[in-house]
Amino acid sequence: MTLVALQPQIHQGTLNAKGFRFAIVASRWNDSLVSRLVAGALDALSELSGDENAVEVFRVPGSFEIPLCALKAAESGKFDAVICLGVIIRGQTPHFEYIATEVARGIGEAGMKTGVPLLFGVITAENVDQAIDRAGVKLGNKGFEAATAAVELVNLYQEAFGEKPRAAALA
Ligand code: DLZ
Repeated sequence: MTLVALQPQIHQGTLNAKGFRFAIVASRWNDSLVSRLVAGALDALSELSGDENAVEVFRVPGSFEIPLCALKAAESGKFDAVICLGVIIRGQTPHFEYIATEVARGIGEAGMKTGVPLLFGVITAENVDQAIDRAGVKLGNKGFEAATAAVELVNLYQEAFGEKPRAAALA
């Protein structure tokens, strides 16, 4: 018996933000750190050739409020990806697990419901120092990472399935 070497077609999104639209949903709680994440996300979209008016930022009070706003942004059909940014610190919230779990679940559900990629750029840290480490410069910045992942995904979905992700929300 001869073994046939399989040659799968591999799909992988390119890193080019041109022509796509992005929402950033960011909490104001721990604003000094979240602002760094927002700046990191904007840096990434700019470096990846994002269009000048292609990004809208929505600020919500805390991370707990991110999922609903992200769902509304995704459902609007205006955005190809929604980048969710927040900082939840265990020491600051006795119900850390509850908030972190709900935020992750809500963001995941919104993506599944709308077909629009939602990116989880929410830092869940044991303490402020750990949060600072993840809100650093470029590759150490969760906002930069989430935005880069958003660009990869929108290209993957367009290249592999033939439509801009924002069209999926209106289908
Ligand atoms: C209340 C609260 C606490 C204690 N800690 C955090 C946190 O570390 N990070 C964060 O993003 N939000 C926190 N919040 C606010 C909640 O997310 C939410 O905004 C409020 O409970 C109002 O619903």
